[in-house]
Amino acid sequence: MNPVTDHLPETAPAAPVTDRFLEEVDEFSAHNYKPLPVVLERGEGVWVWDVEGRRYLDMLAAYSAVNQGHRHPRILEAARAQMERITLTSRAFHNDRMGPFLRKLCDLTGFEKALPMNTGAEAVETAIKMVRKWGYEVKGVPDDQAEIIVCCNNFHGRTTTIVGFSSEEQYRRHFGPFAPGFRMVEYGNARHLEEAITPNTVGFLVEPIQGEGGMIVPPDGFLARARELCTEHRVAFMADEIQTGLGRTGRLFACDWEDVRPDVLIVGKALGGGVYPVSAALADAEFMDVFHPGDHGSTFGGNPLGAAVGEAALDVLVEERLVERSAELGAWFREELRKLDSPHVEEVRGKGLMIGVEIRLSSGPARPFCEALKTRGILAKETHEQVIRFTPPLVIERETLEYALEQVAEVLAG
Ligand code: IF1
Repeated sequence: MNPVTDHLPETAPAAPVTDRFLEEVDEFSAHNYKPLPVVLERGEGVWVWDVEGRRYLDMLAAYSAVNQGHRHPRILEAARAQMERITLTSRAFHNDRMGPFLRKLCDLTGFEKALPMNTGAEAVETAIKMVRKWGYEVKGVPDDQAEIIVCCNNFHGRTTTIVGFSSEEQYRRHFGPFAPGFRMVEYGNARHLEEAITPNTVGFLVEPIQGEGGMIVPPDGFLARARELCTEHRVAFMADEIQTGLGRTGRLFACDWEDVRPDVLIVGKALGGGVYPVSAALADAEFMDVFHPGDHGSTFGGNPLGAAVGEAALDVLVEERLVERSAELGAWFREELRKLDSPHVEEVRGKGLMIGVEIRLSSGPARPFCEALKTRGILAKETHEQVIRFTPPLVIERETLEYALEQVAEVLAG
């Protein structure tokens, strides 16, 4: 007996085109994901269409990489115009788009400098290398003794260095051996953090809200206390805002909720406007100037196409007031979800339009609820076993969110 799916038709509606695509990826792709059985072929704003012509509301937004909505016209136009000029130079030469993009990014975030990369993990690795080198050359930590403190239940990417400090067994198993120099503390526990700091600590790497970890919001004041401790002990506060940043939580950055200015700001996902991978690590000169020519880089980092897209992504974020929309619509949606008072829901949590609905263990895992939502035209994804993530594009209209709420209410009904 499954209260969520029992009322669904015995067999899923015929999907011949979908099945052909699923068979193809089953044959040719590594099986490193378990996607919902839907094959998307078109996206527009908050809507996506599958190969059967069915329309869905995208309530995941590619894990918060599509804050501006699918194929935003201004971002597409910026990409098209740049494609008519030049798309990739490598950093062996300059290009005329990287400088203006980094200026805009630094002006918006209030940091002196930025190092452009492509994926979030690359920006996290960049931050780790920067802070370690700063530790040796500026703070005076003995060579190869640098320590970075991370949090239990963290998610910062999938490279072997990063999964080496993950607490998730599946992300680590049989991928070792791992890089040393990381200590783990309980997320949200400032006393634990203080106890973990040693003279060799160079950085504290933290997500202001843990996304993959289950949409975990730390206790009020944790980020501010961590900031104080980092200042007191000359430890770089490294904020991974790859998922929480750029309006997702109802402020420009989630650190803004506690007026915390990190020493290193790590951004990605929506910086690429849902069109192109663009990420960056930002810091003031004290940290960034440890990099000298040849120390670090990447083939695509700072490329003119990504820079043009990144500029447009930031323009849309600011000019369409996506931060304010996230705050306002998110507060309303979270409250409405709570008011459903569903017998299946343990907790509704999050900030802005970064929302997690934790399903009670007695109601089984979150996945069947996501599958039921899919039959009602809503695409959402579970994280781990028990939490449904709701992270729609920040361009979503109120009436569209009301439509989503109706479907969610049906699926979460008793
Ligand atoms: C997957 C998770 C989300 C991130 C934070 C760095 C990165 C991510 C806070 C790395 C990336 C993605 C990766 C993707 C699924 C998705 C995800 F479930 F994995 F954890 F969003 F919660 N910091 N998150 O969330 O950025 O290198 O991917 O560009 O790996 O399954 P990336």
